[in-house]
Amino acid sequence: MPNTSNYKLNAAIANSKYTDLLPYKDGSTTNEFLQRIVDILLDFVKATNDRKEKILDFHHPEEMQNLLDLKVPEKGVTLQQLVNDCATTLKYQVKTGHPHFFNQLSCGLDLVSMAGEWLTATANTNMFTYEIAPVFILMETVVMTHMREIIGCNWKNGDSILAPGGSISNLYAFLAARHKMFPNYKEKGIATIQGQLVMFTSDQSHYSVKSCASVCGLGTDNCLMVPSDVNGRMIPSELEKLIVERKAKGHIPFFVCCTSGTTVLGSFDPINEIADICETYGLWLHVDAAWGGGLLLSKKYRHPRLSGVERAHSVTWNPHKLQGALLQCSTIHFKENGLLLSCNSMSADYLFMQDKLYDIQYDTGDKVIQCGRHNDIFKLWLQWRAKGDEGFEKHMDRLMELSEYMVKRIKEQPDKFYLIMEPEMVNVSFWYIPTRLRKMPHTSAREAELGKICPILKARMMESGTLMVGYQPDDRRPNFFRNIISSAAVKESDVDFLLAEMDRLGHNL
Ligand code: HLD
Repeated sequence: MPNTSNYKLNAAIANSKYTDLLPYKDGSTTNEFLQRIVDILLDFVKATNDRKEKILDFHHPEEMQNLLDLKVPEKGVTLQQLVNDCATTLKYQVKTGHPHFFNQLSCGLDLVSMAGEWLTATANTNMFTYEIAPVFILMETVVMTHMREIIGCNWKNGDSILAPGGSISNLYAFLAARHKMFPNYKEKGIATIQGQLVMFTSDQSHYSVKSCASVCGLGTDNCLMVPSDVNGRMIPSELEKLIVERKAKGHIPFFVCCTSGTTVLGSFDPINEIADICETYGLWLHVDAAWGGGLLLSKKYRHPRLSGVERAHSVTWNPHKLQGALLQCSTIHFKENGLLLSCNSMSADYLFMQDKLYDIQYDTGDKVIQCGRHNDIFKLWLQWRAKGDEGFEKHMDRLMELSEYMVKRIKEQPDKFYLIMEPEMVNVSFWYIPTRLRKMPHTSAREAELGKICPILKARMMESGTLMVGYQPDDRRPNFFRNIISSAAVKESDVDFLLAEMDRLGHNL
């Protein structure tokens, strides 16, 4: 990145203030100011894609506070100061689109989607009514219908909404499921449910599913964590056992969450077997494909991972993860139309008047528990226009191919790396083995040592600024690395770099 003082406004306006911009004043100051901001953004895009640039310039919070002037002033600063503030902000921002950033499920910087986000920011509208967002609302209808058709041919006439994150998408599924079973809950509340509601999800599922039980009054003890197998997939017979046990206690099982792409291991629960159980006991089946949903776009990888998804009642699918749409972009889909509205509608008559000039089914705001909704559709629509289904399919296949390459390279270096399992997705779980542990047999004692290495090696990555890979423990093992390839920027040579850089930074641990 160029020096933060490189972005000079024309000397004549350097001391100008916000009152010299539109709407206060006409003239060239607005252009000049916004051009400098765009220069900063373009330089950040360039730096993000430059392998010689660091991913981050790490400082501890106390130190970072001293590097920045964050105070909110009594009297406003100059436009030049605002330009400098923007440059400084990006100087210390982690470049999540850098080809050596493998840290999160959402990596990469898709430029078409980014252009969409710029436009969205400029249009600055709320997504609750057609009257203030006509084009965006229609785009949402088209893209959501297309996504439902991809889920299954019997989904076309269902309903969908963009939500602020996968966790809230899962909450929408929970609310609709409860509403379907207890339509009076909305008006009469908890007293309508004569018994203890219980829900089921795998012990590998996202924590937001358990959070539904807490937020919605079940209590987390009534979100049953179904054991998973060694590959991280829910064991259907264990699910059935728990359902039967709870029914015997007089409880009311009503909701099963099946995860398609678990956060840590990237595992896929067997949807068809779980759907059979849901049908037997009359339970709502939700598929949390926030992470794995992108693979619905790939003929090669969709099956067997997502086979049976069309049997679900609801599906969470986050384009901001595998598909690389800009943060955030999360969708929730329902096979049955009308549920979202009847469950969540409050008919606020200052927004959702029934006697409007146009067809009010396009006032989507009354389907959600939020009021204001950010415009998350334009960046996805524009990206889908650019890529087409074909481009997304190629992107999915490429990410999977690169992950397979990484697994191959790990297996070729068994002295330095230990692959924990064959991945189903782009999550590659492994340990790095420093020189002193290379001759040691692989026992739980060695695993404990390898686990201790992870935070130290991660700290070295962040301090050197050259690499970011996540780590965590799970129920079966101490800390291990979880590498994610979900960025179009990554190439085979970046995977080679990643493994070599871990060895460079960690061999003497
Ligand atoms: O819940 C998670 C969501 C995301 C994301 O949207 O990028 C967990 C993670 O990422 C993660 O990287 O573990």
